[in-house]
Amino acid sequence: MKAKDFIDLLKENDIHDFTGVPCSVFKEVIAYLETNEHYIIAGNEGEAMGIAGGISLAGRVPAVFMQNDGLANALNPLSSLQKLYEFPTLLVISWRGQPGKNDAPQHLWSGKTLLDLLKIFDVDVVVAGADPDSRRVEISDLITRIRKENRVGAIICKKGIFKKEKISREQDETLLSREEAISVILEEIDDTTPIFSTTGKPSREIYKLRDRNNNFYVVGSMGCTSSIAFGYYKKTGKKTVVFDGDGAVLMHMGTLATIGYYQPEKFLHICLDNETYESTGGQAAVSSLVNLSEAARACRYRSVAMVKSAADIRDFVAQWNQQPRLSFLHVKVKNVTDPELGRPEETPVALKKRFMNPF
Ligand SMILES: Cc1ncc(C[n+]2csc(CCOP(=O)(O)OP(=O)(O)O)c2C)c(N)n1
Repeated sequence: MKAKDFIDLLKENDIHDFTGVPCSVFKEVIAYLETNEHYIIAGNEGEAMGIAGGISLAGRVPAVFMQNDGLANALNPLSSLQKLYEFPTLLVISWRGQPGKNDAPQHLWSGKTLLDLLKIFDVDVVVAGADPDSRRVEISDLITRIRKENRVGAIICKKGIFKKEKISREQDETLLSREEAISVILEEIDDTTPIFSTTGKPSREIYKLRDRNNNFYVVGSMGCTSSIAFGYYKKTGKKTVVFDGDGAVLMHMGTLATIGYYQPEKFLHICLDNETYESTGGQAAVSSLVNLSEAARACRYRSVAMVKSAADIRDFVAQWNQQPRLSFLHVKVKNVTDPELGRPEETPVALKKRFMNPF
């Protein structure tokens, strides 16, 4: 199905308000919404449910897009907002890790439990696969029912449901790519410093550029990398480096405040900011207008800089090596990636064991 046809189908059913967090399964749909409709970019799936609740209070029926990994972030408002107040709401949820299909390990548990979880939460479901056109009637019936009975319904989107379309976005070609920026930083980090890296392609690029035992790749739990690193630092006091993405920082922005409050001294938090969710198709993030390094400064990070060049990156990390203190390196990068980028070959449990006994 084409992205436009899917949105037209929702509009025919009087749904005109869209919010959510991206997934690569519906990258064409979000790209279409960004340019053609009212789409509100939410920081995380729980926040998207909050925005949807407000839209409901204004008398409309919203659609909330999310990856099934993000459904857990949405469960608190789903139960104590949408269900509690009986707000008719449509969820559009991707199905990564569908049983029987090959997918990355971080999706397997949420893929396996998706339908059961929705059943427990009394959500009506239509599963749409390769031929979603054949589900038109069921989707329309679902929306009619949620509106009439004030219920929550979900369209589950299997991988490959939307027709591939070319998506092009403007960007500053003078910036480094994320991979180039990572490569410069890695050259400055010594072998004994543990590295924590965020969900999506940043971890895959670090794996490609400099895999080592004391790298911890946070392949799932988007937005938790800096809190994992902070917990580790609190127990070990080791010089610690975090590679984060702007989307991931935004997803749990409260972590900046927690870290700033506790002031881990030898902690370098790097945000590779391409102003998008590059790993899931380059959808716009609010970091194009909201300055994350100023947020870190307000949260009491001691040394903060926003940089764009390899030389500035090198200087900042060299300075941190000499005088490690709570620091935030905000690197503006391009929204591009190597299409052939691989994934860690080891299982997550093997990577964990390796990290815990690196030498
Ligand atoms: C809770 C949750 N929501 C959504 C996703 C899907 N997802 C994986 S990576 C990613 C984009 C990450 O963006 P950012 O942190 O800015 O890094 P970038 O890929 O742009 O370098 C998203 C949305 C996820 N894994 N988990």
